[in-house]
Amino acid sequence: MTPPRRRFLAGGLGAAGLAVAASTVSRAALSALPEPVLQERPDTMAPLVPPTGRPYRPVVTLNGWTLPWRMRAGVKEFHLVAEPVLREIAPGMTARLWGYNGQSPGPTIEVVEGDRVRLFVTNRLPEPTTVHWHGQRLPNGMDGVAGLNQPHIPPGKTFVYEFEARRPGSFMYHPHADEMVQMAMGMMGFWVTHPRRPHPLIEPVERDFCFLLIAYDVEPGASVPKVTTMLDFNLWTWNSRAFPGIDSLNVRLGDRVRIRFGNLTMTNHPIHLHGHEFTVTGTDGGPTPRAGRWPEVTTDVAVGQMRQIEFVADEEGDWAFHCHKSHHTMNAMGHRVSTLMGVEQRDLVERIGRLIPDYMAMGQNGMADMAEMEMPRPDITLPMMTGTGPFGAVGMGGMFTTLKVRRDQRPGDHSDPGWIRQPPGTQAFEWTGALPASPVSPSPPATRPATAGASAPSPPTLPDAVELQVRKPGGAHLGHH
Ligand SMILES: [Cu+2]
Repeated sequence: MTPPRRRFLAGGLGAAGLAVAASTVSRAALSALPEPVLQERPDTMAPLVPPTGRPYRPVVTLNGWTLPWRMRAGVKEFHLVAEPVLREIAPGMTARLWGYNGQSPGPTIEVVEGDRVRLFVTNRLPEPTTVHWHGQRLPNGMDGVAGLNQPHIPPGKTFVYEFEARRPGSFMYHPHADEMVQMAMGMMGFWVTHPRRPHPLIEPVERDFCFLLIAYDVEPGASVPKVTTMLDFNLWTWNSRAFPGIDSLNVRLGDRVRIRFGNLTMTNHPIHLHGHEFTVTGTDGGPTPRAGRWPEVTTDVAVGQMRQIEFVADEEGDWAFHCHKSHHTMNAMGHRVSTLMGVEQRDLVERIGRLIPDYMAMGQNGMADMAEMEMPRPDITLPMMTGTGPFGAVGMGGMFTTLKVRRDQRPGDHSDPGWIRQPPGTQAFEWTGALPASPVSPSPPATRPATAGASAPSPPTLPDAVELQVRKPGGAHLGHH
């Protein structure tokens, strides 16, 4: 794990180095902005153990990092730089997004209840922005709604926000200026306020993970999200990563685990964990009273909500952890693909092949074959369903990863232990004995699956009108009826 790179802003603003001993820095330099810290890689970085201020057990930001601060006269000073960034969504696809300090989402900000926090926000975007500190108790003028609470931050300018982190919990930050565009481009970040002292509703945990749910609409072959999309997003990410780009959550058997997530997409996400029950112990409204906690294996997080789930990881294995909307565990899914289950396509493929040499039929027997067989696709688009496990294609994408529970994962070790070895006799296996004679369902009458544009109810083989959407490398679309 490499430390984030420090970057100097032009014009001498970076003169006060975060790591420079105070005795060597002049008064003038000390009054300058904290040097912005930049992250260039999309990996899950080691948790930032607090070097100054009140102690706490830091969170692990999934495929992300925590922003270092400068302590100055008892105030924690952070420097966020809003700017265009390159973000690898998964190996093979890098998107041109907007974010903070080199990545989208921006870095996690971790403070302690009661901390005085000063946040410098430099705007290096081509348009004005602000930052809203979602869920915080703060003075009205620090709430970040452009036009309502403050003037816009023009391009090239730096604004200062300052408030006390009054209550512990999971929060987030995002622009409140042209937010449909700026959030569609990936501008957001996580915020954790740790309790100052033992809290009756906040348990100590061995593992504490956080991430944001973020959706993009990136046309296959393109790298910039469409910013006018309202609902039809096609890339479903956790911290701007899509499976198999999302790291696993690696824990030790018996660890108490907390996972915090916030939803800044435009739809709800039922988040599902295999192999364990959890309770929702908190939201962006604060810790949940004990009387309001019950066991679940799925919890829905609506738009603009946050959830904290907790459980004891007491079952060894590689457990799926994902959004339960099945199209949210797929990548770059076209919206107008017809349902072709049961439709004989051989003749169709041959005829279309004369027109479009690369055409491949899909969906005749379900779409699982998409996980192994890849259509020619633009270089920077992700396959729809992908990922390989120890037993073959996982056939997932988007909001999917694994919780890896291991007896021998060392405390504090967040590295990926690889795939579990199933103990003998504990895995599903093929039945090779005799099968009892069983009645076979009578064949249903030949019906045609609902197909956009198909109307005539006749021939059993080739539908007369099938809508196709064929995407060719280079982004050309060929529509056919
Ligand atoms: Cu979802």
